Amino acid sequence: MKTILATAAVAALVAAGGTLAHDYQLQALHIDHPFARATPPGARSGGVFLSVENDGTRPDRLLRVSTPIAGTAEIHQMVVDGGVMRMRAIAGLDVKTGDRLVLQPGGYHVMLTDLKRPLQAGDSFPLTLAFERAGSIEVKVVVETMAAGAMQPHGGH
Ligand SMILES: [Cu+2]
Repeated sequence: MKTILATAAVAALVAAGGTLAHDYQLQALHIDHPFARATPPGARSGGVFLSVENDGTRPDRLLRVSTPIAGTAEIHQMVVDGGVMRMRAIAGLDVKTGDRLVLQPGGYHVMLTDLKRPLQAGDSFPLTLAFERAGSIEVKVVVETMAAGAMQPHGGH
């Protein structure tokens, strides 16, 4: 009886992990869960989100991002400008040692503009991340369904 219960629990964990396990190691950098939100019809831009953890002894810096599915890919920051949330391109993002850099909706993100096709839930596409010290890595970005309210502060363009 005990054995059967344990097996069922493990099976449930594996099933849940199957869709979540989606991460990459690049030297001391651990890149977790790169995802994008599905874009509404006609949209030409979209955001990509992920996190980078630096387990090493030296700081690193995310310098550039690129993908074949968009005309441009930039690192963006959200800023409050006269009480309005806007975003602007920044030259790079530090990944401090023992720290976790998080790109998430409403915060830092990778901005894709001139999308060559809409981003549809369930699709995936490659994104290359270039770091100052660790070098470059291509990750797979998974497109997730648009969450309620996800469309709000993307008006800066
Ligand atoms: Cu943006």
